[in-house]
Amino acid sequence: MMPSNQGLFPSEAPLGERVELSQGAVLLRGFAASEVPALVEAVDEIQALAPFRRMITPGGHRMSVAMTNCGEAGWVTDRTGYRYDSRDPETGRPWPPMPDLLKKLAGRAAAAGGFSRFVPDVCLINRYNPGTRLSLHQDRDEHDYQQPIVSVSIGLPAVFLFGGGERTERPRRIRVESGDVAVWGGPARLNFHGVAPLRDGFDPLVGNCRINLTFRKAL
Ligand code: MD6
Ligand code: FE
Repeated sequence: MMPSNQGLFPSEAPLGERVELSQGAVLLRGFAASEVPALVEAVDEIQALAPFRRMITPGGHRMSVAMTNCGEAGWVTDRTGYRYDSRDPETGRPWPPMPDLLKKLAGRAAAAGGFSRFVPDVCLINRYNPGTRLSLHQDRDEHDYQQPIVSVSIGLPAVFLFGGGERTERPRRIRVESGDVAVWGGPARLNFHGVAPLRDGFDPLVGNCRINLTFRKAL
């Protein structure tokens, strides 16, 4: 019989494990694990230029997730709607450039997930504090749905909610940990997804939060 993972702590899940979430969506466990310290440094530099902020949805609610961006544009929301903007509305300046380390990691992860030649132009950076959640949504503000999305988890573990093409489909719940990378595209590109309320905890590198990097080819 195959040895089961029972009795292991979740962080002892074998590195390099691939979890198929659905056709076109895969979780690459530990794919970015060795790069997490460098990613945290990169995020620190970005947030010094473009601070995390909680944006307002078109419906008038303040998001519980704090966001910033790097790259040629950034995902923003305000009372007028969602969009990609080449400037940070808070500072009026262009978003910080995407560090090469991030761009290359995203390209390698996409290839490992079955999408070759992915070159992201935008990286949305989400910060979750305990209690923070992201409700079920589709990512549909990008021009080309042929392009996949690469999503890197850093810091505290979270429960990622992964549904289908209809909001009514009950989402699957999957634990994501620091260094895990989700890659998603093709038939899964418009699937509903979200993040369950973050549990309190302490991560040695980032403290009591989770950071998510979402790479897109948006423009
Ligand atoms: C998050 N992620 O994990 C939120 N979207 O913090 C997303 O909304 C997301 O992880 C599209 C593809 C992958 C994702
Ligand atoms: Fe999303």
